Amino acid sequence: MLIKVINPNTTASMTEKIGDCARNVAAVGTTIHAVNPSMGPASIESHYDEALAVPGLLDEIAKGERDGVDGYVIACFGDPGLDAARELAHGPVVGIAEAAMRTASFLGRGFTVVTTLGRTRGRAWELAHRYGMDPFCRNVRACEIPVLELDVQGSPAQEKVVEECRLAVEEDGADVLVLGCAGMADLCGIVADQTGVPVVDGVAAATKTVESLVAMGLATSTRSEYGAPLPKQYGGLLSDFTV
Ligand code: 5HY
Repeated sequence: MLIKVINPNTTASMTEKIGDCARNVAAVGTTIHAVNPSMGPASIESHYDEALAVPGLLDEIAKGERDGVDGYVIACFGDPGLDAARELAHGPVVGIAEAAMRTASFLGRGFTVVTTLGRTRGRAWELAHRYGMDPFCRNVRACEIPVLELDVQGSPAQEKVVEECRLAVEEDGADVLVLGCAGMADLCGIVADQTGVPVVDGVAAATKTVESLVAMGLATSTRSEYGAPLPKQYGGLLSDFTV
């Protein structure tokens, strides 16, 4: 089975970390191909970033379809371009926010999402609502750290994440913690040690979800809205996206 894990920002060091986390949980016989587009934002921390990350993401899906990829992970907590990607891919496409929230709902009465910048909280709440996770989502907290600071050696980012997670258990009564950024994928262990509750990383959750869907022979329904995009011309910079 070949699973393509797409980091929709252009930061290769983050893609490497994401790939390692996906491989850590992948079953024997599952090959993980972790990539990021060459075009788009270095990190995704706003609606503008998210919108401009989607063409690069869809280009990687199109390449994956030519390479016979069985399923896809969108490794950004905003699940950018998820619906469009499902129209393009023959196999299942899972975003890390959806996978993490659904996985957390198996593990306790309520979870808190801990994300990077406060301005991304609205998007996380929107996704919790869209996925029917409102009854489980206790809170969405922000550490006020830029995404790329998670990679900076010696930065206080890790302590800030652990501290916000500790407060989530204490103040929100969260039974489970959801790490709200693909760049936090390697912090699961330390956060679980420091808080004593289950910690869900979306990269791992989405990888196992795609793997199980493919193993069950399941893929996105093409009956209606997720049917293939209708053939038409795309102009200007997007002329290569003509289907
Ligand atoms: C992510 N941004 O997972 C999101 C996190 C966020 O570049 N990868 C990013 O803050 O929304």
